[in-house]
Amino acid sequence: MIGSGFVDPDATCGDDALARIVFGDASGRPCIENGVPTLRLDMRVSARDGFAEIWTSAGPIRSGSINDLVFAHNDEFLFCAGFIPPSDRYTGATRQAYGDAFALVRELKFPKIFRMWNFIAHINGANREGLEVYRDFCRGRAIAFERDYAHASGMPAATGIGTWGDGVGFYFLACRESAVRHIENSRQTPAYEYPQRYGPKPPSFARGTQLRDTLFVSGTASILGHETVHEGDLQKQCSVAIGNIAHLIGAENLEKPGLRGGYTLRDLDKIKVYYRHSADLPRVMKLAQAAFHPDASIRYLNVQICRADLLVEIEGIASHRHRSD
Ligand code: 3EB
Repeated sequence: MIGSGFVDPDATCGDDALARIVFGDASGRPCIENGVPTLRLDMRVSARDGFAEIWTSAGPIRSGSINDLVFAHNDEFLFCAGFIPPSDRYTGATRQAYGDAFALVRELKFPKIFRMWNFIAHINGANREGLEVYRDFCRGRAIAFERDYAHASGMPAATGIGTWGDGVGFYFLACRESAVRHIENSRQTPAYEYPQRYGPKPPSFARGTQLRDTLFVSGTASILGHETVHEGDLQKQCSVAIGNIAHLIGAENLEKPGLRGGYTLRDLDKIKVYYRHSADLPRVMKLAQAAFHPDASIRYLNVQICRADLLVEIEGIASHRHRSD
């Protein structure tokens, strides 16, 4: 199986480490450090508040790099990270980087991507043509998915969010098995079906991806159907985002794709709460702590969010670990 945790940014990795993502105050291309693929993201968090997300899986691990991608895998799971240099147009480079990533998963025979993250600098800024950077990125990503990714596999759970660094840092996890299910939320339009008013090509991701007993929850915001709701109201946006997660992972929503049981908010862990305005932190913390299990790991990151009217976005991982209490 595969697991993750939030640790001290300079904690040493064990030999079961597949990857390390350092959420701190520096960014750059991913590299291999002591055999472990490492991606540094500038999230404007001080040394004291910074953390590293570590992915682990048992069994002999091999790491390497190709085409500006760094990767590590054992027999079951592949981690891969990449970087798109800063530019005033992202469509082509994103298509290329994602195309390279899809070629790698085919080559190494990990065809099922089950979770992706994208950290996009100046996400609400404009590119050379006046198109929003996020929309420019989405266009390249969508073309890569259309042309270079096995159609039947579907699009995985993802996060697309701001960063204070340069360019686009991205990372993803893939596996070999077919028991991967991408899940939509009946309260939200599938992102890949958003109308054109949100950009020339829609975002390419599923609301969640189930792998065995674990449900990876995509970045989730105050969006109902395809529309942002409660512009300017932090508390209501938090409540809709959290309500969207509760609905996504609940028994009723999972019944449609034929998954039984479901989860509650108390089953959510490894939570990241992204919030737009630094002054909102105390309120965001209070709202998140009230909603999630007291033992859940939660990290708060102050960055821009892909729609200018969104104040908060939340992701996490649901499993039955907390079921007994
Ligand atoms: C949304 O629901 C909010 O572009 O990969 C959430 C998760 C969002 C992933 C992505 C964007 C992405 O549209 C934004």
